[in-house]
Amino acid sequence: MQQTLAIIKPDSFAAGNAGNILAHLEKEGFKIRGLRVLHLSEAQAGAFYAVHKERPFYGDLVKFMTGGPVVPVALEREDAVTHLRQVMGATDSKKADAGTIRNLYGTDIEQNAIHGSDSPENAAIELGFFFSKADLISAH
Ligand code: FUP
Repeated sequence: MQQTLAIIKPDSFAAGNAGNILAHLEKEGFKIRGLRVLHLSEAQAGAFYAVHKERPFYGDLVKFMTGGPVVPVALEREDAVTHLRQVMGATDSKKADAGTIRNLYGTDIEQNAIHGSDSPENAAIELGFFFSKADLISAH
C-alpha cells in the first residue's frame, strides 16, 4: 500500500464539491487516512508551492490557494501516487480527459479543483506538511 496527498482546492470547496470529490476518490479505491479543513495563510501556501517560486504564475497561485478553505486528504491504496494523477486529469482542466476530477469540477489551469503529489518522494514531503506521523499510521 502507498499513501499520497490530495488537496481539495478553494474553488471546489467553495462550489460545494468537496463531498463529491471525496466520494469519487473512495469509488476509485482510495482509503481516507487523514482529513482536515483549513484556510491557508500566504506563508503556508507559499511554502507548500516553494518549488514553483520562480514561475510566473506563483503569485496568482498563492493568491488562489489562500482565497478560501482547502481540504488536505491523506489517501491510501495500491499505486496511490500514479492512480491519483490519472483520476485527477491534466493540469489544465480544459484539457483534462472526460470523467476526471479536473474535467468534472475544475475551470482552467489555475482553478483546477484538486492537487495530487507527483511522486512518492513528494508525497512523503507533502503528507508531512499537513499530517503528523501518528496520523498516517494505518489502522490495519
Ligand atoms: P499539477 O502537478 O498537475 O498540479 O501541475 P503543476 O505542478 O505543474 O502546477 C501546480 C499548480 O500550479 C497547478 F495545479 C496550477 C498552477 N499552475 C498555473 O496556475 N499555471 C500554469 O501555467 C501552471 C500551473
